[in-house]
Amino acid sequence: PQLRAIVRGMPKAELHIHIEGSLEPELIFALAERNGVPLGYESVEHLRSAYAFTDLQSFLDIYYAGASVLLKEQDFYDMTQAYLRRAEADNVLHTEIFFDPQTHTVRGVPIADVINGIHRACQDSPVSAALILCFLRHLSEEEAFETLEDALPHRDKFIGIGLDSSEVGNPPEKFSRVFARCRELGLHLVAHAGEEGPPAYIRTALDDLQVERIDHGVRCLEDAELTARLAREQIALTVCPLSNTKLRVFDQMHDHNLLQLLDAGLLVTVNSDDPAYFGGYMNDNFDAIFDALPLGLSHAQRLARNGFIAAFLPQAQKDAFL
Ligand code: ES4
Ligand code: ZN
Repeated sequence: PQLRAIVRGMPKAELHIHIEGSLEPELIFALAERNGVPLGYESVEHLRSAYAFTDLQSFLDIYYAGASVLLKEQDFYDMTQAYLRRAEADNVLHTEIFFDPQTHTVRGVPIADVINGIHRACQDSPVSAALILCFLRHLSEEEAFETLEDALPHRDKFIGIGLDSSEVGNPPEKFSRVFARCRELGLHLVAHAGEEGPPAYIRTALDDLQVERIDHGVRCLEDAELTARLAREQIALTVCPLSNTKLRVFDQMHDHNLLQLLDAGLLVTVNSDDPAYFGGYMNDNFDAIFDALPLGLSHAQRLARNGFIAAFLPQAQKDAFL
């Protein structure tokens, strides 16, 4: 109980949040009405009751349906502003936000409207915020190259590249060439790996894509040699506890391996992933692990500090936050 209050007051950095996953049912309904987009759900309650997931794909189907109400630059602004206000309330001082341009460009939304809406909301917020453009891994590498080309006029508005969507069957090495190009462009690189996919995907994300952080990565513990390497190189894992239980990576929070990851010497961070879908924002994720696992104050301090250590910020800025 006292620990909850301390966690709330700690300065935090969020490194794994999909902005489309922050779209609350109420805002989905408001935007559907504003844009005349048919939703297929009668009410906010009906939509929310569809949030019963069995795995990653069952979530992604609903997540892409929710994102279909985003059409105008102002929609992207409103969504991002709502997330940043919520982050601020949780004492998140810095956030690195994923966005999925391909989810919107397939519906005819210009990539400029996607990027400018999200970016303008970041500039208007007191929270330090940076953007990471994600390629959808269920699409082809050629489509990723086209998206990169489309985004390059906006190169100054994002700091990195990520890889998300359906993991199993779409290994990191499918995107080796486009990630090499992004690296030449000076972009930071991350990838989802080892969420549902095997430890081998974490290895190829590091070796073939040369990513600097692994998103999720919780399945690394199945491979002792890989775990030792992640610890030695202090590669950050952006772990998302509520996401992992909602998508049944772990059946219950009690079964989550976060403490084992910490005990293995890994640079673990706590993040919300898709907070509107998984039952909570940053502090809710901290509360959930502290309720279920034998963690103490020193763990809380270490987890919060790790977020800043793993952030794509100049050292002087990290020091200013810590
Ligand atoms: C995602 Cl939890 C998760 N995994 C992979 N891709 C995603 N996109 C949005 N949330
Ligand atoms: Zn994610």
